[in-house]
Amino acid sequence: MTLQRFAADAPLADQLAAFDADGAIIIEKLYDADTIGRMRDAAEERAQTVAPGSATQGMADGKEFAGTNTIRFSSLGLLTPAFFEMLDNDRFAAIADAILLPNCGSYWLNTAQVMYIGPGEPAQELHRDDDNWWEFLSRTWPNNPEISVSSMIGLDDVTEELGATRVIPRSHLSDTLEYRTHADTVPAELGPGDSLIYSGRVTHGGGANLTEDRWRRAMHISVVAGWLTPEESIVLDHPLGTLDDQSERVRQLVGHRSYLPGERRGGGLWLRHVKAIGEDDA
Ligand SMILES: O=C(O)CCC(=O)C(=O)O
Ligand SMILES: [Fe+2]
Repeated sequence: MTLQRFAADAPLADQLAAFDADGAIIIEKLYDADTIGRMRDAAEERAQTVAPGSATQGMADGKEFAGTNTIRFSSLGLLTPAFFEMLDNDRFAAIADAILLPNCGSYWLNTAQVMYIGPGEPAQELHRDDDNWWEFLSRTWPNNPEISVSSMIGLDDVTEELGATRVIPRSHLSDTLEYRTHADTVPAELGPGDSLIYSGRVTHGGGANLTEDRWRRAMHISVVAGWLTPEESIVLDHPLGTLDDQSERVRQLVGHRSYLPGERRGGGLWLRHVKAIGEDDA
């Protein structure tokens, strides 16, 4: 089985139906060529300064998880305004809204990273992105709500040979938390600006880079329910007041807005001075 592919302007309902069925979809040209070109140039420049294998993700076996010949770095909003243009993507927002807003008042950035897989890197261990919140996931699976949505984005052509992300379609519906094997995975090949959008519940991992001298150039943006702590403290890159020219969506994603439960029970979170951030200037 392969993952279903859509044009960015295909009916949202069709994309959501495929996402619900398979746990992942590919949207071609979700990001425009100009934006991706600028993001790629900025990523390329920074990548020259980052040692392969230096990312630990804060875990004891983090270097193994992130890869020893893989270059990873975050703080992408400090590199180029193209990153904020990517955050302000209407179609990604519509998909994330549909999947996450039944379970939270708002969501924010979980992490945003460039992920370059180097020549000879073996396949990454299979995992779910929601494994981040294991204390929650392990107690609630398989009845846990959708809490995160991830997007892997091609900065260049991402082929199976280069290490395209491998996904187990429908694994988000599994009864157990057991991972299946790489034999059950399919590659999510991407062109520049294409996106693999997948549920935090779906089993996946970076593919092996089978080439001798070529890098897999991709990046990742994920969002998580606003009542959970994100993987990366992106808000620390951007002091309050420095994103005033950005949209409300971007401010919420970066954490320049509080979490408000809206109609549902629960308190306001990520408040400041006992009020919602931005309440005074509303
Ligand atoms: O590099 C990839 O294709 C996937 C990486 C990934 O899934 C992760 O690190 O969570
Ligand atoms: Fe992942």
